[in-house]
Amino acid sequence: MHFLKDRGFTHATPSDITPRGVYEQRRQLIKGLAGTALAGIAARDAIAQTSGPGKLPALPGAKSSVPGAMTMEKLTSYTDVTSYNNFYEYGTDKADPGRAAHMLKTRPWTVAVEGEVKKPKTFDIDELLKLSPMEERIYRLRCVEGWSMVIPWVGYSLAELIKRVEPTGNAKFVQFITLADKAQMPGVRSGVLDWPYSEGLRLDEAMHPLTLLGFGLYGEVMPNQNGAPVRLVVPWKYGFKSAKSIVKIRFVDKQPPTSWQTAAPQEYGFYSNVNPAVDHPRWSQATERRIGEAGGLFAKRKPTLPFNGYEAQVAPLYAGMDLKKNF
Ligand SMILES: Nc1nc2c(c(=O)[nH]1)N[C@H]1C(S)=C(S)[C@@H](COP(=O)(O)O)O[C@H]1N2
Ligand SMILES: [Mo]
Repeated sequence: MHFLKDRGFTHATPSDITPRGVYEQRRQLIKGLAGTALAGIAARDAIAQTSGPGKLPALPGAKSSVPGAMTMEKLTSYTDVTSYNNFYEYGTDKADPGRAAHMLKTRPWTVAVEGEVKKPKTFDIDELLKLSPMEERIYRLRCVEGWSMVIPWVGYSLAELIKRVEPTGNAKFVQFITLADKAQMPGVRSGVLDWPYSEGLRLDEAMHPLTLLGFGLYGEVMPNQNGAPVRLVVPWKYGFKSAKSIVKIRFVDKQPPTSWQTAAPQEYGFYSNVNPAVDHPRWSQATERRIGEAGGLFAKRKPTLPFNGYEAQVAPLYAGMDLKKNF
């Protein structure tokens, strides 16, 4: 997705490679633990960890009871989750958001909920934080570029917010519009995408209990580079559907335009369900590279699962649809 408008061929860049020191350390640790009882304990402790690394204010969440919300896979390290990002408002390099997103001011912050709803309302972020109990959900995030992470998010189902604003019978889709402020976001001066970043879901997708309104990760408030103070996490769709730093949620009667579809409609469809059987026009989607795994770029790729492994939960939403046409 780098410099998409130049139609350049996407390939691994140096920023895709785990910094050598980090990689060596990790390799030694894994080698040292492999096959021992400690390896299992280390993995279990990583999953049980709800207290964050202590960099940001705590935002604990109770373990989610939503089916599919708690994968037992090894978590991606906090360092990787916060230093390997796509947030084009801060630049197109994976390291750019981690370096520059300190410029983002997350207070005051409001989210306007409007359009086809009986109770439109502009929520203050601190009101949104208290709207529903916080849950921890461990989701895989799979980027359309072919890498993936496993992240312990904190938030609640977007459905909780949707119920409170009471969509009208005309509400068929939900549009998510994110902040585009040149003063805080240097990338917005570039023409790499049409700003503001905009995404959309069908109403039933938005109402699905797995669709998360995310306020944090690793038991702490959302790091800026991951989309503070509030973002979407839609685990069965490619990462770009999970809009960061949302300022507006609009209920509409027609399928809304989205930033990536507008930029390259032949490459990025509206649905964007993770689908190993539908290749991106420029690369295969059959496998993925788990960020942070020993071996870096040369680690064995994992097969990508239909709907990113959430098929049991979400496939019924698409019954009767041709997902090769509606990619
Ligand atoms: N506002 C905004 N949201 C965005 C993006 C972006 O560039 N701007 N990138 C998307 C893409 S392509 C991915 S893969 C995920 C990455 O989320 P992460 O950095 O928290 O892993 O955010 C998505 N949300
Ligand atoms: Mo992505």
